[in-house]
Amino acid sequence: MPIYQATTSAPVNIACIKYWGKRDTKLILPTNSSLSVTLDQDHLRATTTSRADPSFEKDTLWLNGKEEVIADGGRLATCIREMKYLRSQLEQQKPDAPKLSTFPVHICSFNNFPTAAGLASSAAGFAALVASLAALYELPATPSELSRIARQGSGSACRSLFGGFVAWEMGSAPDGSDSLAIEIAPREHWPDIHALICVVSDDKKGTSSTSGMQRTVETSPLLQHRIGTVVPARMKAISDAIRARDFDTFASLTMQDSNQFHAVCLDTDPPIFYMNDVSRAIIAVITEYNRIALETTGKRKAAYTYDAGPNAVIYTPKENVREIVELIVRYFPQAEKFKDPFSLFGVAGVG
Ligand code: 2P0
Repeated sequence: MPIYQATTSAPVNIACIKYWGKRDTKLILPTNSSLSVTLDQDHLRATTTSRADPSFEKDTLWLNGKEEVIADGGRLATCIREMKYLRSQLEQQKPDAPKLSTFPVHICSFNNFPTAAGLASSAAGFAALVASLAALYELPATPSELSRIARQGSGSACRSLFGGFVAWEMGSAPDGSDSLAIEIAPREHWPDIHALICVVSDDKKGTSSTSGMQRTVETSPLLQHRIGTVVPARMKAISDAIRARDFDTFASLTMQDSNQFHAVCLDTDPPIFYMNDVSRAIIAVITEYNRIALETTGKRKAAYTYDAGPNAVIYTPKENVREIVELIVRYFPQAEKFKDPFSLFGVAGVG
């Protein structure tokens, strides 16, 4: 009996224009488009192995060695069902292909970074899950087609199927068929841009993104202004800035959007706080750093952004990485040694 097994990995992505709010919670259709940078280093990835075998009793998944419940109609079950459906279509076209769509699967996934610490673990996890099933089933699907399925696992996962600069277009079809990720530019288009991750805390966050964003949709008047007016203009402006490799504009829009995302969290009833005092102190350091740069060169040198947690991600051109690492270590002497500050990422404990 042949062994049917595939292993793939997917990286974390960090949004510059944030996804926050669903118009359809079952299909995971967002209230606004979003845009992210996929981080391309080895130490921030989910790696997933999938195996199909007729002797398995049922579909089973282990996350970091612990079995997860695959609830009927839940996100995991939906992704597995959709992938099996694509495989069954392929089997209809190729009658000789083994009937893998009828076999139960065992799926084993590992994250090499803290789960649920605002480092988009679900994004990498569902992207790796979908990619590994696509490899197991030898599907001819494009990353955009797979993104439609990964999106139903976790919205932001759809963006981790591409490297580089990625937009998730919200789409308008009620069935979600046009709510997909697309590549804005590959990583090689702008290799100079680096991301520095400052781990302020690796505790599990207090309010999950899924419940937090729906509370925002239900209660925040500011969200309506954000999704109707602000984000559509920013999506276009930041895509243009990326294409033109215009770091100053990219930085300005990224920081504004992080700030507005946290503003709509504060505008939620009851309010949601993801940043803490250390997060805000890092904002102050980067703001001052940019003030001096603007005075001397007229352009910003760094951009902070924060997701649903207190950890900072700082985007900057490579030439500034050393200076920023020194600055962070000076202001936060408790910072652990940076793991690899001069490659794409430094990861520092500054909490
Ligand atoms: C983002 N975040 O665009 C935004 C910014 C957090 C802040 O996507 O309910 O874990 O699984 O679709 O994808 C977090 O939301 O939520 C997120 P679900 P998800 O990266």
